[in-house]
Amino acid sequence: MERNSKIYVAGHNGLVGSAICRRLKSDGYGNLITRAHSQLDLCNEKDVNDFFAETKPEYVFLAAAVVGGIHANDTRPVDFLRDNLLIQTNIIEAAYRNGVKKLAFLGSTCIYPRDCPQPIKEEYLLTGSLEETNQWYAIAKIAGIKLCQAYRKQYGFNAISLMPTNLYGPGDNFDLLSSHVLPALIRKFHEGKINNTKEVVVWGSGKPFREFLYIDDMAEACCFLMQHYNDESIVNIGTGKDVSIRELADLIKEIVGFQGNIVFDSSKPDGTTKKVIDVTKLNSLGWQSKTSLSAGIGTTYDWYLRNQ
Ligand code: GFB
Repeated sequence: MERNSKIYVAGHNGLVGSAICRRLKSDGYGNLITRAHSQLDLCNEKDVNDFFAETKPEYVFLAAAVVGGIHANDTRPVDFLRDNLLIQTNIIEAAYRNGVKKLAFLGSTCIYPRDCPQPIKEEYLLTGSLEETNQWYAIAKIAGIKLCQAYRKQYGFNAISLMPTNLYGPGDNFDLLSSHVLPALIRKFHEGKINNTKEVVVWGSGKPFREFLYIDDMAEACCFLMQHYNDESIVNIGTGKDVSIRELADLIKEIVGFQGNIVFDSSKPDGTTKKVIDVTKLNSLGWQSKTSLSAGIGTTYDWYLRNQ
């Protein structure tokens, strides 16, 4: 990827896409191509191919997807399965057909079996049953991995597949129903603080463990792998460290400055018990995450205060 390469970032308004654009711009890549959802329906095969034929990008970051937390995944299976299959299939086909040099497909660590050994290695993919709450998204992303591998096998198309852990940071979704846990708790504790409420409700038991990667670290890893990684096998992107939801809630409560109590609502699903990923492959390629969870939460809270 050269400084003047034409780079299409699909999903540039989302958490990952916006961070990748920030990173590319700060690294001097000025020739970025982006289209808002209102300008280009990625579920429409003809529109997507016409867009690629017109713009002829050389590199593609496929960060466009229907995403959300455990509640959104569990209650919108069609959106998470059908729309993600359409989006990725249209973009990968159009990229190949229109001479794109390299495409980075972004998946998620929810593709791994619910009960596989921890930390999760890339080779554990498809060795067991999926977590029910996000099986729809997981199947779509597994299909995307396989599609990238199929285009490489049949046509020699250089598509790589990157599997990030739970992501958070500036530009996150803070809607209390569709968001992931970390932004949801920032908002809940903040609103509890300004309204001086007695308690904040945290979903589930607080016992599950999750790993969290700060979004600007994720964007740096994506650009690093676009430059240096050219293999068909998937690569985990994460910190390799996890915390329980209870520990996360205590940390966010302290950073936000909420004085009340935490209450756990066991009527809400816990999802998978633990999904910390093995980052040996990523580290051996030469990349390591930098931002600590407390520093990342602090920066995210600052962003929330300025933008919500
Ligand atoms: O982040 P989250 O929604 O998704 O939930 P997953 C993580 C854990 O946080 C679950 C608990 O155990 C939730 O019960 N939790 C506690 C909360 N309070 C809250 C809250 O207020 N909001 C939310 N959302 N959770 C996602 C997948 O699974 O992992 C995505 O659904 C994606 O598709 C992502 O793959 C990486 O971590 O369980």
